[in-house]
Amino acid sequence: MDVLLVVDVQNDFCPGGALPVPGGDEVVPVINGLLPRFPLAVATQDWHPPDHGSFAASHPGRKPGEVVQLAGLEQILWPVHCVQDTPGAAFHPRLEVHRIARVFRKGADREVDSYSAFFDNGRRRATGLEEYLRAQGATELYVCGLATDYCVRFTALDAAELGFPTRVILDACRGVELKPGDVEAAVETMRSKGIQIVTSAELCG
Ligand code: VGL
Ligand code: ZN
Repeated sequence: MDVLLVVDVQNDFCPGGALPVPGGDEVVPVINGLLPRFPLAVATQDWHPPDHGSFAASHPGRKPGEVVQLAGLEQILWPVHCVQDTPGAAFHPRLEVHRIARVFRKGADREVDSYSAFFDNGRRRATGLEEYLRAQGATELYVCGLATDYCVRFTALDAAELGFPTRVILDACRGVELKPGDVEAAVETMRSKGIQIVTSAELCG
């Protein structure tokens, strides 16, 4: 069974949000067009406590974009974003959430970030997504959402590593592109791990 994984289509990742992804809101109509084509759709929400360790504000004297050690891992510092139960953490208002069967939240542990929908960055804890997908009979996974070079990339790489044939719907994704070329590099990394890069037109045509 094909499953659509909608990654972090939240207000803070859209223009006007705390960590805006250029054109982030443009994925919403594309994803809304995809949702009815899938027998099952699952979404993730980045869901941080107010003092999360990925926030520059949690490290006195540090600024967004700088790198620190968190849980023994290199951590890029971000502006405060997707704080639990705030409007910034809510799904984009035009995302057709009634078509989404289940939501998995990640990044709630202040000590470690969680880009992947499956595991935290230290791979210490699973989110339960894999178990859920296997119980539902998921076979192929189609990943879309925000951001191509962070949560989409890590989610797709884990999905492929877990043995799911994985496709990324590129025009239903947008990247942060902290450095020019980050999205292209993410696409190449995903391709090199056997992830297929597809477009919504190929699926909806
Ligand atoms: C994300 C940076 C920080 C993402 C989440 O959803 O790609 N990026 N937290
Ligand atoms: Zn985050």
